Amino acid sequence: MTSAFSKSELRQLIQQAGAVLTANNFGNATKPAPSLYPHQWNWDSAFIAIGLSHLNQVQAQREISAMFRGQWKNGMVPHIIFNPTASDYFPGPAFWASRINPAAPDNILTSGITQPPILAWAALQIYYNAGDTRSALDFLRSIYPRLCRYHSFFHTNRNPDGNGLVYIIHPWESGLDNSPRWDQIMEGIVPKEAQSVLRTDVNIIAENERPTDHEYNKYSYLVDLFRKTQYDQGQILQESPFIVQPVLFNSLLYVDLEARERIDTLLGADTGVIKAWRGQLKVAIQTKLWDETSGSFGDYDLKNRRLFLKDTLANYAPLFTGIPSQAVADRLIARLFSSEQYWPDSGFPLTSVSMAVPEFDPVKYWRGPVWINMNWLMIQGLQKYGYHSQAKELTEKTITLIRDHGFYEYFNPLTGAGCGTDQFSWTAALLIDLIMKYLSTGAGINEETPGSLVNE
Ligand code: 2M8
Repeated sequence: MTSAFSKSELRQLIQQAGAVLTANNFGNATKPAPSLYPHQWNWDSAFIAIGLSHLNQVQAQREISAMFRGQWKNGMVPHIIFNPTASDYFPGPAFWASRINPAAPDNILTSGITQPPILAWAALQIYYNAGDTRSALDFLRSIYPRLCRYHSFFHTNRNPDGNGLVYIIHPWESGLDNSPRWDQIMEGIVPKEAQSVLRTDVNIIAENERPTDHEYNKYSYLVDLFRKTQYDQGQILQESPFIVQPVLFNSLLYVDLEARERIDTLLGADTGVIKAWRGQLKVAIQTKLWDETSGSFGDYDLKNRRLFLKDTLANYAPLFTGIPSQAVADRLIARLFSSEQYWPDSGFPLTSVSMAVPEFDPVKYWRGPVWINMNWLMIQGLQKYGYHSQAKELTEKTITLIRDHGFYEYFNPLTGAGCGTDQFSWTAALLIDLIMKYLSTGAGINEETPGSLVNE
């Protein structure tokens, strides 16, 4: 196969991406962006560690260990660990006041919710990419007790039907904050009191690329409700209007449990419990999150007992779990390649919301722009189902998008223009991973091994 890029171009891109990660590093962790996101975020750190694992194994291991330092005593890994030297972010530690729950960690300030679970998956990638396998095994051993509590948190606290499917309590837990997936539920939320929302994001980013004040008001209302319960998981389940079992979150949990099983085996631990849970989760995704009539996956709203099928890229997440049959995957993949849905005729795939959905907006955050983590996940899904040339095409388009438009947080799919913050860490980290995989699958330059590209 031929490559669309020259050797020096790829080397330069990896160097630039590495420089973004170095600039955003603050000790043992990496912030998602220089000023918009000045703390440590949960799934960002997982993506960052995967990218770092190709450049600096020790730093990659530190990133994951730093995230686990914020773990609550009930096993929850928070969505944000606050950097005590940074203050310009709303909502900050005072708004969360998560210490009112005794399970919060003692010397570290964190938010009171979690994020998509991919820390085991990231830790396993570090092991696979490690130059020093022995130290990678030591690393896995060092985080193992925390990894077990991390998974137990979901199983014990977020699995009310006992079918392995877990729920989230806030759009921020989904990672897809203002996605139209949540519109209907969020519209039903009517805050009784005005919220004290002091947004800092719109001082940095154009308003039309961020969530609205109306949305922030509801995000804050939910946090207010959590605070009033002192972050009691049982009470939140009873009282909160937003209790959803999302297909992206559960698909990521599935691959995280798969990684955990592998880690169990590597460390000589028993895999029985995780295997059983993963088996249950597979059935639940196939049945409860699947709609045969429309041929799509969706999110289950536990409060109103209904399946939401809004056509956004997250509905295609089961592709990277390998759970759907080949026939189902073929149907889903055809839509990803449709110029009316996810692959614009000119411009850049994949849109994060189908262009056929009325809410599609090419610049508004999680309501349409291209996100590199989503492309990265879908590339792996395409490969899983034998769509190798399509995976290569999407990889090349994604590399080109970043090369030509910069390390942005998200991109306008119709023009390629960067949106949100520049110097965004997971864009840089996953670009490194994409290039390394692109080369090692033979889709890149034949005479060049991935290792030599990094070390030269
Ligand atoms: C975005 O979310 C945060 C709140 O958690 C925000 O808008 O302030 C999302 O894109 C989320 O997925 C991401 O983890 C976070 C940091 O990059 O930013």
